[in-house]
Amino acid sequence: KVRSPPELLEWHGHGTTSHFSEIVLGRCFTYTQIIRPELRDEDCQKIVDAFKSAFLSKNPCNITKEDYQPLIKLVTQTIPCNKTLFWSKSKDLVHQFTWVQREFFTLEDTLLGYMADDLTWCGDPSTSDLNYQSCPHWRTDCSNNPGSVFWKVISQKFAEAACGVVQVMLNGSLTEPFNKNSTFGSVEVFNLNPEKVHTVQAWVMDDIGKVSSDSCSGSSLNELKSIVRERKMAFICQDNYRPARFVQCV
Ligand code: 2NF
Repeated sequence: KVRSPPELLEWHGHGTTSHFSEIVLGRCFTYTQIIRPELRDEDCQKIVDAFKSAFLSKNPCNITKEDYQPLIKLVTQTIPCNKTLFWSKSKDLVHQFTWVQREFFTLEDTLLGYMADDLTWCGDPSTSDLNYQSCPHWRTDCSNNPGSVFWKVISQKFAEAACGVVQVMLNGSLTEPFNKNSTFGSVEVFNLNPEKVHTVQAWVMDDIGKVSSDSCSGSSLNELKSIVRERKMAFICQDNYRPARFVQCV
């Protein structure tokens, strides 16, 4: 019986998603030709090549923000003011919401977020291939892996570019709807530019069927309010924002 070479099973996370290159290229075309045709002149092959160059032939525990700079520079997408929607622990609901309320943009409604959502990718210093066997798990192996660094870089860019009122959808069924260790709590809030963003509005959504909790007055949301006010922006909080309640499933 032939065993896989041990060096290919070195990490604890899933390997690169099968057909990764084809999926990201296909998603790029779907996004730029069909979903947002105003981006129809973007060069998807060039974008996918820059994406792969960021991590191919590199140690997948030593990926840096700089590795993704050529990709970031290649894609210029502006989000209209008042339409940026951050989220934390509410991924399904937030995307059901933007599917209906098409004017709002989560990170996954931007080209780069759309291309990468739910995929895994990594390379290996000894080959120019993708590693389909295993990739570093962000908790158990290392935090500077291709996926974590990618999401951190594009989350930071997304937050820096926001203007007007920004929204964040949080999960009111958790004891800590606002978690300062999450990407929203550690990257996004701190990269909002108070010169451009005047208000942060939180929509705290409870699971359907559970008793509606008054999360906006709890200590977790108070912590977010303090951070936002400290950074000279106004803070508004709404429990179970009605337009999002309508798209919530049981
Ligand atoms: O996968 C994504 N689409 C993604 C990943 C990380 C961050 C999106 N983001 C952006 C979104 F645009 C949101 O505004 O950050 C915000 C959500 O991140 P969060 O950390 O505040 O919220 P969670 O629900 O806790 O996490 C979202 C997803 O990211 C994974 C986590 O397992 C979940 O699938 N995740 C969180 N931190 C890391 C990390 N350091 C991570 N995956 C890899 N490395």
